Amino acid sequence: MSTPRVAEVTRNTNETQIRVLLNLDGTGQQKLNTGVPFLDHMLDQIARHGLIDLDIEARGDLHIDAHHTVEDTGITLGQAFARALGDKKGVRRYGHAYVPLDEALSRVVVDFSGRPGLHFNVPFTRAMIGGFDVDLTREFFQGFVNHAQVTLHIDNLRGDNAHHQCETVFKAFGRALRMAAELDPRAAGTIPSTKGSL
Ligand SMILES: [Mn+2]
Repeated sequence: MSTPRVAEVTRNTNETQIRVLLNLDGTGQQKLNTGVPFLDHMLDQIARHGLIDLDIEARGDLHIDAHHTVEDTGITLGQAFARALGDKKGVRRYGHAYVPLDEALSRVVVDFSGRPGLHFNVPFTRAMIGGFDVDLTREFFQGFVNHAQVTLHIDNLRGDNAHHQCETVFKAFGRALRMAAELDPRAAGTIPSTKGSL
């Protein structure tokens, strides 16, 4: 790999100011400060299990609620991801993972298709995880998908504890991204599509 697969994106609106620094070929180092502790905990899973270095700083209108901050962090992460991935030459393109955490089990499948598509099936067993509204989980992934331009299938297959349900989703997401973004030595720098572009 000659070109480092890194990106830095700054996104400012009246609701949020977010900066994402990302290294796709990292070791899972992270510096996370979104002001939403549970989101930091979930982003940490992406870094650790995706072996993606993540440095994310967000300031949002948390006096309203965490909605804009969580959604816009997903958007900015998606933009950074797309930029770091570049023309997708030599990547595996598809990635999937099953991740359990005690009684919870989730499956995430990703395709760097160039088209946004989210299929999200997570029957959370409660509405809040501490102070975190579980509805924001889908908002995060919708933001990511729209801007990373990927197809993403997320299924929580079982689980009783909502913290476990959510954490297995983020861990599997990290694992799936890692697999799909990995460079396939046999692909020899070609684009994994019969169209010739993704
Ligand atoms: Mn946890």
